[in-house]
Amino acid sequence: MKLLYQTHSPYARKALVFAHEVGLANTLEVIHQETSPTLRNDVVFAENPLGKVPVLLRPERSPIFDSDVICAYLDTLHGGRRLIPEAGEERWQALEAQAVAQGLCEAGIQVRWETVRRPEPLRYPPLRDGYIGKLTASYDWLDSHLDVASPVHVGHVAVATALGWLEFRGLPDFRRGRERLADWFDRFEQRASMRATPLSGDTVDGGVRSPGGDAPR
Ligand SMILES: N[C@@H](CCC(=O)N[C@@H](CS)C(=O)NCC(=O)O)C(=O)O
Repeated sequence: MKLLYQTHSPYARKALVFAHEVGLANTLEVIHQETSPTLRNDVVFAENPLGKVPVLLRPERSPIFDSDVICAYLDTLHGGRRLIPEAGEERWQALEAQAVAQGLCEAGIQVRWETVRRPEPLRYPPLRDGYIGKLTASYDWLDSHLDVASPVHVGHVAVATALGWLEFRGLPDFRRGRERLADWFDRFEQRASMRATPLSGDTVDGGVRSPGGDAPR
């Protein structure tokens, strides 16, 4: 299988970390793709009408996206303990943590649009502040709600890859005053799956170029 990936995407990393955790990473050929809503990538659009990574390409079968669905699919391909619990409160806890992680990434991306990605005259500070409010409220929620002692599940993978990316991009800090969350994250980051998938690279946007040079990166 091929994974359309991006070395600086938290969602793509989530799918790849999940693959490592369930022992399937060696079945994937990882192919880097740059994506941005302002710079169309036809290779990605050919497989996903949303033009986003990650996308999992399967031989003789239709592509699978997004990261939630890729993880759910990979979870059906291995013989070990399911990382998406099949029933009970564990299931809802794992899926809810995953949902918060998805929201963290979305909010972080929006903050970046309103701070570095959008040309300065088009930025809207109240929107930036609203998304920062979602980040900090979600950090607080995770600090008190994340089931840090239970066996690794998809929610852990999603939260760790989201927090890793937020830190990588210098977005609002999640550590100060949230020791439980920070300690858990520091431990999770030591896992082989996380160490095998470091983030790197800049976002490549298109759109209007400033007279002085490139579009914001
Ligand atoms: N819900 C999707 C989000 C994927 C996503 O937003 N990927 C970003 C990279 S971090 C992307 O490809 N963005 C391009 C765009 O928004 O056009 C998932 O979980 O996979």
